[in-house]
Amino acid sequence: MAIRGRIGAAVCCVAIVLAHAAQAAGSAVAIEDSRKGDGCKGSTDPACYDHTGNVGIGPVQVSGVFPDKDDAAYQYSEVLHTSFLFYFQQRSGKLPHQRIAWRTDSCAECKGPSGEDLSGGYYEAGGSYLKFSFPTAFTLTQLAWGVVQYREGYAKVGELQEALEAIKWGVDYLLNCHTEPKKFVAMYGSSEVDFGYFGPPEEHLLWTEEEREATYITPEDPSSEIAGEVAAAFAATAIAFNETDPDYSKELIRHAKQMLDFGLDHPGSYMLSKQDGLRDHGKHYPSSNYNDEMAWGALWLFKATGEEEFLKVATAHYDKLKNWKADNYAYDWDNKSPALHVLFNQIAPSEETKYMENANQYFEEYLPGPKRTVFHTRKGLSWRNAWGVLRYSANNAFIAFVHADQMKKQGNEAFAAKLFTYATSQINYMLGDGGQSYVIGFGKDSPTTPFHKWSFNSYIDYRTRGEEYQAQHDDFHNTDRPNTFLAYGALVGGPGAEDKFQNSRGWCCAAYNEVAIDYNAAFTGAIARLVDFYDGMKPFSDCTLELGWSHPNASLGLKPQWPADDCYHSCCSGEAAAPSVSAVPSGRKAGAGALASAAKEAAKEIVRAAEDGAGKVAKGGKDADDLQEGLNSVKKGAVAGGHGAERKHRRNKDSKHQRDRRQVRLGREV
Ligand SMILES: *[C@@H]1O[C@H](CO)[C@@H](O)[C@H](O)[C@H]1NC(C)=O
Ligand SMILES: *[C@H]1O[C@@H](CO)[C@H](O)[C@@H](O)[C@@H]1NC(C)=O
Repeated sequence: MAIRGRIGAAVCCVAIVLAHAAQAAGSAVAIEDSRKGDGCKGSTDPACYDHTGNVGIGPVQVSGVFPDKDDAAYQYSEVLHTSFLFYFQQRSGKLPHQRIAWRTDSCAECKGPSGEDLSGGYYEAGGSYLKFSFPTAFTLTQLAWGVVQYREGYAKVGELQEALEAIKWGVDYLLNCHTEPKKFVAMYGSSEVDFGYFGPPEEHLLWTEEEREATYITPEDPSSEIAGEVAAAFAATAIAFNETDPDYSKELIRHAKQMLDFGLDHPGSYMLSKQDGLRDHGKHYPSSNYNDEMAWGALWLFKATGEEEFLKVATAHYDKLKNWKADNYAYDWDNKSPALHVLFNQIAPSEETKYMENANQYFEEYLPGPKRTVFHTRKGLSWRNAWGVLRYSANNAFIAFVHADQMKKQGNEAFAAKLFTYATSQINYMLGDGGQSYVIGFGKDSPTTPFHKWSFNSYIDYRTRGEEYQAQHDDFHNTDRPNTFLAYGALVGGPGAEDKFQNSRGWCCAAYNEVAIDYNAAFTGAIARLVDFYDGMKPFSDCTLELGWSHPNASLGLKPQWPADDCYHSCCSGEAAAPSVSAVPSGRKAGAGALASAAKEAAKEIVRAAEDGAGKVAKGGKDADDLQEGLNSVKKGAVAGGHGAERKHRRNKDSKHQRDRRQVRLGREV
């Protein structure tokens, strides 16, 4: 899979900047003129557009007045609800209940070399089951920031408990990764394995035959960006949980301080590591520098504790960010600078005006007006990067909302309204204003063939199970059969620079049609702001969603029996009022008995389904509790049936080397 980071953009932009050095100055540049080089004349290839130096072409309507509160363009609460549903279906580990028919436990036995439990957390995107700690930590910092900032928005429509659970699911994984004060699992899994596997997470080990590898950062092989971001995730989460779980909050602060120290005492970047796992991490999520994460981790710790030393660390690192263009390119998992201006200004508005000035300058590059530098499409979307463009716009919208609220407090109501209406326009583009919805399962013409492996090949409907690599590859990439299940709530990469979307799972289109945990993170917080702002937002429930239970292979016996008053998961009787937060924990959980038997039932079901699917295979699944055995028999049958070589899902032949290394690590003979 290609790069999710900015390297693609960086490469393209260097070329663009060179080609356009002469015309980079000047004001309005027509779209034709902003294309680079010979091959680009008349081309609609997004890489052909100059999105660094030109002036936006698209009209963006902003207003100096806040909109009417009863004038919401969309039912944002539905988007908020399904965004958390997206996170639920990205979960790794032993699930608390089977909310969705097509997902069950996976990686439940995953352990690191020191026995640490690495089963939980989130699978990074639609194309793999990897756990890259850097974007994972960013995702969690951002999800927690949403709650810290707009708690009432979540509570208003009964989503606060889900938000906290979603954050905890990921943060608990990061806590498990933190095995010693200065030792942390930075990468879990290998792209070489995962990118060649098309099946569901539930069957990962069975078909790849590859235990995931854990790679650590240590004082000898450090990463200040990971240490800083993880510290930020812990500290932000500590604030979010302080009210409901102060002990958890304290534990998080302790870990956050250790991670920050780790980053300070051993400055370094994983981009320089020679370890395979960290090189893999750097290939797919390349980091540009770590001063921003060190400032970020320290600033969140200051916000959480009020201890001055953290403010000093934050300021010292902030002051090292001197390359305006590079550092303010965009707010994303790699680059925190734009968010630092906003957060600093919010924490210390009166002491230093530079934070506000920097934040304002950053946003003026997006807003209509003489200072705008950022490319906008004809329909008004800020267009930063072909790979996952909407994530950049959503991230930007979130910090624009936060800054708008702060500017209003500081008395600049007109600028606040401009930021607010601008941010709203970007979010509304994603929900339908751009001509279609880019959120799966929501609104008009939403994507039907997202680059998401397990809503296509689920454990209850995996049509190419046991087939050759090529057959699986072609079925996934080269057919336009819609994904079997809706990966509700996922924000896809988005359109090209011409506002056109390619609804395809092909390799052409992963940049546009993949989904990822970092895409939805700030997006969720921005949606919560809109829920908070507008009247008429109603609590939303799973009850009207198609979660796979009508599929013939789904087992209704596994469906949790939600209590009658649970309006979050089922159609509760009476009016669907927002459950009060304190009432939620007990009310939301399915009966313990139902849960306990769910796992066993799941195993049975898979075996049954697997036998059906592979066609009268050996009776290995007789002991229905043994999922592994049942599926193994399917596999044997498939192999015996001449369906393919043993390692048919693997592209890369040098995996034996990898296996041997693992055996050595585990102390076994090769
Ligand atoms: C938690 O709340 C207590 C009491 O209000 C406060 O003293 C403490 O600083 C808070 N901690 C965090 C991490 O927000
Ligand atoms: C059950 O669903 C059918 C389609 O409805 C598929 O063809 C089967 O392969 C599937 N069974 C399994 C075990 O995935």
